[in-house]
Amino acid sequence: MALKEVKVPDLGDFSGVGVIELLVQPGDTIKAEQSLITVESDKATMEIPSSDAGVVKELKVKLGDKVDQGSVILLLEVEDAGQKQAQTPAAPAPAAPESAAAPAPAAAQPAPAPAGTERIEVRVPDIGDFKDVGVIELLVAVGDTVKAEQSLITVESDKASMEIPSSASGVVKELKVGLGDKVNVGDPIVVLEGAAAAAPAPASAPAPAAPAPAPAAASSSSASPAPATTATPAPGAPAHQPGGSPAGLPHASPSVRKAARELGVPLAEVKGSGPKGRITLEDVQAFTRAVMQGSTRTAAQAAAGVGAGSGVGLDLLPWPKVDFAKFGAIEAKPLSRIKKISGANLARNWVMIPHVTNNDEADITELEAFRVQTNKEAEKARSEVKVTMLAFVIKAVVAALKKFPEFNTSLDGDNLVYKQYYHIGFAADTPNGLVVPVLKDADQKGILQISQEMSELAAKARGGKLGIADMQGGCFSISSLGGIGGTHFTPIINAPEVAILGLSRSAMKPVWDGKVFTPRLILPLSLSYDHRVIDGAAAARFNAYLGQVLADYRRILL
Ligand code: CAO
Repeated sequence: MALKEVKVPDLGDFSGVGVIELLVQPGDTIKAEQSLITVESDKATMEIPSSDAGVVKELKVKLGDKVDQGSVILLLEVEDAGQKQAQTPAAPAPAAPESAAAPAPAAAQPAPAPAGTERIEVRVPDIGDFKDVGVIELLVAVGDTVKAEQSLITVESDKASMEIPSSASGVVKELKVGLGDKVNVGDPIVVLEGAAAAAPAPASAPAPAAPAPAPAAASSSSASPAPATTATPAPGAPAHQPGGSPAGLPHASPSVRKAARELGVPLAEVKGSGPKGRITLEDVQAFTRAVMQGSTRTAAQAAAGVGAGSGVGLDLLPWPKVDFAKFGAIEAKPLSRIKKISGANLARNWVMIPHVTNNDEADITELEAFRVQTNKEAEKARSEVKVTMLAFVIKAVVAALKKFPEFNTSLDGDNLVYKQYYHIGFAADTPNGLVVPVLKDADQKGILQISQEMSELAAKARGGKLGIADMQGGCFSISSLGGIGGTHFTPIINAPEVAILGLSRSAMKPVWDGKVFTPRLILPLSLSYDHRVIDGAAAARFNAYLGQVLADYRRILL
């Protein structure tokens, strides 16, 4: 019996990789090749196997440590110490010969292409001693523009997963592999169409693969790829993410990925409880249990508004990828924070709520005359409050909500919640995007107070000063484009509300009074409603009543 140091073997071009899992502990009896620890770089995770069989005496690393080739992992009590060299690093896979580090010739095979461009076949570079590794993720799609060093596919052996980067930049014309394919060095991955001027670079080494991959291209300076840390797609790089997973692959070891695939668990939706949010096998199992029990839904189920386990998904085509620069000059600008948030909300509301829009018109001739008169009087009295049509509509909407209470509700599971307060949201256009401040207790306020508060809220919105409380608690929203133009439009319901009113620009129109056509000021009303809660007839009645109130405001008193 003798003590032997088991060390980190050759990791290829990687150094300072973090220990994220300890797979054995003192006292464990282990076999040669059994995994001892899992380490992770920003591109790959790998399990480091033992060079010998024996009993673990002492662990020399702990979670979070950074290790390099030669770092001692543990002390092992081995049986046949005399016949083995205590200092031999664990190296289950023989290092590939130096020459294997240059798969360049195979990586670039120009094929016929339009003038000014070149077809480049990108192949699997030297991935060490591994054969027939399975393709588990396709990270690009036909039409994507990829940069040199951008990851194309993820492959997995039983010990490691690794991303294979592109040796050249260009547009993906053809995918030569599919999920589940087995690949080897030299196999074609994609055909790219790139600019003729840019000669394809030699194939890059993948992020570290197995415990002892050959240091593919690592020591050859000219052929050396950027290290994995710089191979991450730049922000905005058009990396295709199947399933809409967030940027970056979920952190999980190969064995956990395998288990997730077998269970059909979308790893990107699993919350990791391990170090740095790493997903463990327990996390995957807990996720499966929760879906089976109906206490959680996958994103596909949620987007379809269906219960867990129903099997109904949207199954949409991927978003079209277009290289706009091919057709003319372009400039890409990031979306504002408000646009990103409101966009996600609008998309959810549009997809989950069955919208129907009822269009109607209100004769506001008398009301407009009254509004103009009110503003003239206010001006004379040096009041700063300006009354717009929207204030009158807010008050008229409150009357309609009182008459048709199902419009002042929200769906909450199988319950319909009726609200006994009247907080009205109004869409405000700001330089950074759309926001919806909420005017509280509109039923208890007069037109002047509503006008005053609305202009204060709109000013706050434009100055980016609205607080969360200013935008919460709404019962019903109004989107007024009247100051701008248009005839009718379809406003999107502001969930969890069940209806929204769109106002377009009022215009003088000839109206038949039974004897003659008379010029009347007509305001277009567009009422979108959630058809799960509101019937078409109820919507038509609501809109017609609103029109009657706006045509003769005294009806509010009835
Ligand atoms: N028909 C004709 N003119 C109208 C009108 C209508 N329906 N509604 C308002 N106007 C007039 C006003 O009387 C005012 O005219 P004057 O300057 O001559 O007095 C002018 O249009 C501008 O009104 P306003 O916009 O200042 O005031 P408002 O109360 O009508 O609206 C607010 C306030 C905050 C809702 C509005 O400024 C705004 O941001 N609207 C855009 C909302 C939006 O983007 N909706 C789309 C959501 S979906 O993408």
